[in-house]
Amino acid sequence: MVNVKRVAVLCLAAVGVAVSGSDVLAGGPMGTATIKGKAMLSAAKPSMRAIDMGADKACAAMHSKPQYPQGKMVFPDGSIPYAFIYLKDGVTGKYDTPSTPVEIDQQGCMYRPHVFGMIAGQPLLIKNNDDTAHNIHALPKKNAQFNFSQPKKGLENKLEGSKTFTRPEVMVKIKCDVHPWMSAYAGVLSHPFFAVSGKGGEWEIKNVPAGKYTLAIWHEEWGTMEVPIEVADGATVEHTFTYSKAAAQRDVNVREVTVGSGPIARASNP
Ligand SMILES: [Cu+2]
Repeated sequence: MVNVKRVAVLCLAAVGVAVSGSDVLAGGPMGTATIKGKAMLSAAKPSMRAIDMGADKACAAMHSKPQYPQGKMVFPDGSIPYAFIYLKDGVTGKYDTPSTPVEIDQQGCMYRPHVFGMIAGQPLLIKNNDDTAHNIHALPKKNAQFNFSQPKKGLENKLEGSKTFTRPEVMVKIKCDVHPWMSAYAGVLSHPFFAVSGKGGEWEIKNVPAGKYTLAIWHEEWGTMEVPIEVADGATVEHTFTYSKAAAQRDVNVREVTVGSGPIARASNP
């Protein structure tokens, strides 16, 4: 059963709320293990320049403070939000497609949430909360593109069936052709074992069935990493993904040290 209230939490998640897909999207074999950790950056922080919204005065007027690119955010302790963490390999169960949509809102000429996960085939509800025109343009590689405008506040489009993302794809970029600073990323999976890092870079994937997996991370600025991981029933395994400069160049396959904290939980390098 999909818990509607918790799905709303998933959709509205901003920085500060670590989001776990397996906490909200059931409908298949669920277990009792937890995989959690942090997303960190040990390399130099990227330079942060406020977004220039001057091209659309309506957008600029919506903010009293400077807005910064979400993908470049780094907290003072080096932790990073908006990383997508998921089980890349090893999930064997079949999971239902939730009928409750994932929501993306256009608010203050930014997408909220900026990064989110969903199950392939799950409806996508796209809303315009702004007094200006937006264009929603998805740029998938394995799924069908969509590209339409929402010229007024209050408009919404529900994409479902063949109109939503029907195939697993990590990640799908969504952008606005009117406001070049606007982007969002969807991690489309066949299962609910994903999370998005929040404040403190923290993330948590709950209800994982016992087994061996490949745990992977994606971040728009810093690239991808993965690590083999094994969990037992009831165990909690912790893993910190740390992006160094070398790992940040492009897609890489970095196997990192993992700390196991469950009774017989462990994660090992092969
Ligand atoms: Cu826009």
